[in-house]
Amino acid sequence: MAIISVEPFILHVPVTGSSISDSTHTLSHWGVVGARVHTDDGLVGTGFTGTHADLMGDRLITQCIATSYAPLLIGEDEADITRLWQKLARHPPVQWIGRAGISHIALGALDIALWDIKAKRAGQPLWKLLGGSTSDRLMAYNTDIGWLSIPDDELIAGSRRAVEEEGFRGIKVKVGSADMARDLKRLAAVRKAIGPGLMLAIDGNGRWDLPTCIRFCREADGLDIFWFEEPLWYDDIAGHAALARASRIPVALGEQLYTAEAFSEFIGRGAVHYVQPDVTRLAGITEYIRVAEIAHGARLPVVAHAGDMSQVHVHLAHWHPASAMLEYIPWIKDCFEEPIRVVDGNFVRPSQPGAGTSVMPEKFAQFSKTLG
Ligand code: 0YR
Ligand code: MG
Repeated sequence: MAIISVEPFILHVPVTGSSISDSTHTLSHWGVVGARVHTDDGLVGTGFTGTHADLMGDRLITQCIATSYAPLLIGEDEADITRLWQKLARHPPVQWIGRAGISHIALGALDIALWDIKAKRAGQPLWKLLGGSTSDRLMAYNTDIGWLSIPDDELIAGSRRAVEEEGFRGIKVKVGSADMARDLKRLAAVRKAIGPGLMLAIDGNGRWDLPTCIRFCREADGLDIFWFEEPLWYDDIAGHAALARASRIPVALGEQLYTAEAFSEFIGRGAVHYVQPDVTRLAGITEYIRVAEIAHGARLPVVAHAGDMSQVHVHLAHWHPASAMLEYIPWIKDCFEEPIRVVDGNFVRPSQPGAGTSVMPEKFAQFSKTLG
């Protein structure tokens, strides 16, 4: 069959509350930016990336899809995903200006759309098409209770609610404040509220430097921190390797890495313990699989970052044997025909054919932005 059209879209979906912050970003909406790919026999695949809903930036992505990539896809057999990935990724004028960044993200959205079509044509959810599920349970951990912008009393109440009422066995709390003592105080209060044993991870979103992180980890000893995510600047391999040696808290990272090669470097140099690829920043499922295999080869756990708010990753994580658990952020789930769902702290395995990316028509109408 053949691809007959590529239809870009931009959706801006509100976050929980009016806005959230981590150490680096403040946002009111999550951007769902990508394309629907149509075949000549009437199938439609949807793929998207996740953004902080900056319309100008989102339009750069849809421009890249519409003007650089769509002409390369029209008339092609949509089943040839590896060949098409290579064709787009190695298209000389695009490769020249961006083996990372906007063009790489745009490629990811299209790759996901092609996998969505493949799974729909097979009549199977993606995890089944890829080779079946390797785990009975996929633990969800909740990030949405732990933003830096949440006041202390709400943070403590929300953490307690997540574990006591909603069944989560893991939560993640943001750190990276200008005042390190504030973060330590909040973490101690959360640990006290949820009790010992439950998974409590932290995420610095690349804000602090190495000495600050070393000092912080020393002070946080005794709180049983499960991992320290993005403690340092995203590309700093030597710094993360040094922290991994200096601290007893495992290092997690990967949400800002664009390529399989970058993951290889971090893994090879002992700079990461929990590997966190994201299909929406990597160039899609095709490249995610490479990363998961590299991590698996090093016997490291994979915990995908929810740039897709886990709609696609729930399939990949149920399938790939290196998957340890998965991030839960509920902002966009209600846009989809089959939203991610957590029961007793575990993600429910999807059952609908496809990659979990089909957006309901009324949500398109509700959240669409003009492409400009
Ligand atoms: C908000 N998850 C993250 C959000 C989140 C970011 O800036 O995009 O905190 O992606 O780090 O682990
Ligand atoms: Mg993170």
